[in-house]
Amino acid sequence: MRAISQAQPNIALIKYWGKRDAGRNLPAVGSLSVTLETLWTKMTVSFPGGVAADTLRVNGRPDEAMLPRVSRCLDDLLGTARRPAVVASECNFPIAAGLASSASAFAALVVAASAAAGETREVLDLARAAGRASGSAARSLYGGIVELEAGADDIGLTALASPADWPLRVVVAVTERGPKPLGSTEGMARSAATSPFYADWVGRQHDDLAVARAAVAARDFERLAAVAEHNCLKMHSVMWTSRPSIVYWNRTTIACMEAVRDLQRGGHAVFFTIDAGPQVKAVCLPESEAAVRSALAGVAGVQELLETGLGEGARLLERA
Ligand code: 2P0
Repeated sequence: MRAISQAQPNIALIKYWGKRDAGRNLPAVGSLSVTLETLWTKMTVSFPGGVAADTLRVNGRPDEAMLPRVSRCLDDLLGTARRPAVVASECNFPIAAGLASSASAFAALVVAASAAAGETREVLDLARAAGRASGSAARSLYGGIVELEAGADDIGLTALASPADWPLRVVVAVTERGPKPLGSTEGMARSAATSPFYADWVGRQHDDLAVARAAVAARDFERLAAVAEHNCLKMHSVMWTSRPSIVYWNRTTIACMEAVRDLQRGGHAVFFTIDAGPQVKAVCLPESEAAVRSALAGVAGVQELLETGLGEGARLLERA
């Protein structure tokens, strides 16, 4: 059987940075994210038989570097007695550049693989399997605004609002196209071991999540903006104060943050957030989108703008 799925990346407004259990890839903190709409990964999985080992193609090319992680995820989901898989992924946005391509990839992978294996699984079960492969991927199983709870035994997930409930817009300023210098897994381990602010970061996450959750429930954009920017800057402070320092920003990243601050002073409903990469994501209300687009397009060094609303969780497109 062959199955094709689609998943979109998500952008955290309250960030995941740090692991409680590296072996099971359990996060040290909860997080809250928006699932995007027009950026996607489409994943085709089959278990044809007569194949010696797993194969992976990404955008038409063999990808040996990513293959071991994909194989481990399939083993975890289906058991090591499974047949070798033929996996092909198509992605319409830059990979490994802080745009959460691993989130959409692993979310799509677990959906397609379980369907191709003839299984029907609960979405939480799939989300947990995706999360063991890449922590942020668990959130892409759900649409709209999503909260991930760190949980005592395992993660929990709640969809807080659907895309229709609160139609936020996201304008992504791509400031650099190459892959990031340091992967998140390694970065998190370094921060936990060396940043003097790490324990505080973990200890205060509960409060930021509570504020963000309440802001979403009240559709209070200003409150969400304030806590999201604060949480983002706190995470980057932990990164910057790790040893050696982890700096994902470039000068264009900072210029984009300043452009967002100017927009805020001009009365626009917008805030920035930045992940493990140099891209700036400006989250805004629809009425401010045109102003955000034009301000970020005018920042020297911005290579491309991607614009999207909020979208649905990972889903099966086809099974044959
Ligand atoms: C997030 N990031 O919440 C944060 C913000 C990066 C900065 O989730 O080690 O690639 O595979 O579990 O999922 C990136 O983390 O890390 C991430 P692993 P993942 O979106």
